[in-house]
Amino acid sequence: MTIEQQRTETVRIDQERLWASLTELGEVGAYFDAETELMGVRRLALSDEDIAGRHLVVPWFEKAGLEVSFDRIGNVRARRPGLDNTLAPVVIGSHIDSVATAGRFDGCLGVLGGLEVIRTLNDHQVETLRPIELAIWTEEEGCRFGTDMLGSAVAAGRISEVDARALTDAQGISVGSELDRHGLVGDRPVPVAPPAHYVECHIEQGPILEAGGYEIGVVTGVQAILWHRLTIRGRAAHAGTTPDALRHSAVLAASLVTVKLDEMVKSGDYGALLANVGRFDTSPNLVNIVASEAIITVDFRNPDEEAIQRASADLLAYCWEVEERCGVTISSEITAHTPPVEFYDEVMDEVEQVANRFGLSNRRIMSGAGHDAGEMAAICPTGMVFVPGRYDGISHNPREYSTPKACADGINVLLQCAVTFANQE
Ligand code: HGY
Ligand code: MN
Ligand code: MN
Repeated sequence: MTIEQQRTETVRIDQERLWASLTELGEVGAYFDAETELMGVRRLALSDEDIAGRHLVVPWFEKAGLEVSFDRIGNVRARRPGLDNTLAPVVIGSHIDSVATAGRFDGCLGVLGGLEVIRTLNDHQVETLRPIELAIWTEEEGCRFGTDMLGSAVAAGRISEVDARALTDAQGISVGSELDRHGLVGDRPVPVAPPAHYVECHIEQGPILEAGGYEIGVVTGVQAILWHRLTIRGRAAHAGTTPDALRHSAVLAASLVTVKLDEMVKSGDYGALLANVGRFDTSPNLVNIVASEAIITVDFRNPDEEAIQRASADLLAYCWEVEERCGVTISSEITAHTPPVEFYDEVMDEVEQVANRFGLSNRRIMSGAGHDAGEMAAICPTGMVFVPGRYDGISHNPREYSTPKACADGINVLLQCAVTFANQE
């Protein structure tokens, strides 16, 4: 190890400063959540709340001396120059858009943890060969515009800028019009030039690390994700006078599909399949009218690509049976599909070695959730650092929690990984 690297080895982030940043960002888009009776966070992508979050964080980037720029899909990139700025940067980042019932950590730990890395390197006058860049990716959650990791997928070239701009939310508002409204269409082209490495720190959002007492998760990859949006059309009719045989209930059809998904998961025929019906909109949604329309979303997850595709095909086959039985029509659109992702050995090994050097218990773990790192893995050596959650790692719920020390442990590991890769020729 060079003297510089030995010096950096002893550098640790400022845990209180990181926690204060997480707390302050957690106030943006805060709402009182009736289910948990806690303050939750709601910063749907490209909403005014999401932009307010950016208006808080981007000045923090600038105050840390970073050169901030935006790409065509509104992804934020903030650059800390290196000794040789002709070299590709190491990028660390995540997202600050949230689901509608979020906590303070999902995505924000990776973005504000990256900022804490920069602040700490500045405090200790650590220079790196390569530039280090922070990234805030647009619409990671996918729950407003219907496909997840949108900004990083456009950055990595999986989704075109044109297709991304055309996506619309449930009110028919498009990504493009929101980007234009907020002035977020930047000069940097997409797809982006491949970074040298990409590393992301994120809460696990599940129970495994907490149950095993592990302090760090060395993430091996991301399971497959496949989303359907089903539009079911029946016929509105009087609930009192219409005989059962003459009914065409969209709600009955949607409910049969929902039960079928539960049977598919529990059957064991599709390996470790998970299925969720998150959106269940019906119309006219009134007590004495047989429903004429239902729109439901199906979120499949599976570590096995063949099994998730088979589940998707079997869902569609079952929809045809339901059409027959209920006298409805069902149309399906696949709105998201990412096969399983494997992270890079060199990044996993670095995360593991740093955790071991720091005496942090750790294990390898596949991610159940999708992440921007899953997109970046297509264009550069990529990996993730997980930190454990509490309360069975609950997430997408205001109960989401991790401790100040757990967050600091993860970001200390992130810092060392970023410096190691930024000092590679
Ligand atoms: O859907 C996911 O796994 C992520 O939270 N966007
Ligand atoms: Mn996330
Ligand atoms: Mn999420």
